Amino acid sequence: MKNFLLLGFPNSGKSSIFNILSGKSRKVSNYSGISVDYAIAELSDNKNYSEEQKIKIIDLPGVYNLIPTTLDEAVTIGTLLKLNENIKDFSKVVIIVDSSKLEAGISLILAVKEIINNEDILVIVNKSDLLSYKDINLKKLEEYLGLKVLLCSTINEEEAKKKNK
Ligand SMILES: Nc1nc2c(ncn2[C@@H]2O[C@H](COP(=O)(O)OP(=O)(O)OP(=O)(O)O)[C@@H](O)[C@H]2O)c(=O)[nH]1
Ligand SMILES: [Mg+2]
Repeated sequence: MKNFLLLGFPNSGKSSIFNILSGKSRKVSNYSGISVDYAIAELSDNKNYSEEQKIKIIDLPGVYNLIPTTLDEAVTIGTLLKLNENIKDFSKVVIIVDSSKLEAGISLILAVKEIINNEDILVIVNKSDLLSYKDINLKKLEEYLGLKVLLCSTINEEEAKKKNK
C-alpha cells in the first residue's frame, strides 16, 4: 500500500478531495485552518487494485509555506520531512492549489520541489469552476514547474452556479 500526502494552502480543498476519494466526511468549511490534524483513509477504489497498487491518502492541515508557525502547520511539515512516527514514508505529494490563488500557490510548489523529487509530486489546480478555460494554460504551467498538473473541481455545475453567484 502506498501513501499519498494531500498538501496545500488552507481552504484550497484538500479535505473536500479527501472525502470524495475515500467516502469519508471530514469537516470542510470556507474558513482557513479547518483541519488541525492529519487524517488517513484508503481510496474507495482500492478494492479494484492489487495490494501494491492500493493507495492510502493522508489529508494534512493547510500550510502557506514550509516554515511552521503553529502546531498544525508543524504536523504537515513534519510529515513532509518524514519526521511523523505514524507516517514514516510516502510515494507522492499531491499539492492542491486553489485556481483563484494560483500565483501564491506556486511559491509553495517551488518550496516542495526543493526537497521532493519532481516525479513524486503531482499538482492539482482545484476549484476549476472559478476559472474560464482561457484563464489557465496547463501545458505552460507544467513546463514552467516541470511537474504534472491536473485541473479539478469537487463540485458539479449546479453547485458551482449556486456557490459562485
Ligand atoms: N468553488 C469551489 N469550492 C470548493 C471546491 N472544493 C472545495 N471547495 C470549497 O472550499 C472550501 C474549503 O474546502 P476544504 O476542503 O475544507 O479545504 P482544506 O484545504 O481542507 O482547508 P484546511 O483544512 O483549512 O486546510 C469549502 O468551502 C469547500 O466547499 C471546488 O472545486 N470549487
Ligand atoms: Mg482540511
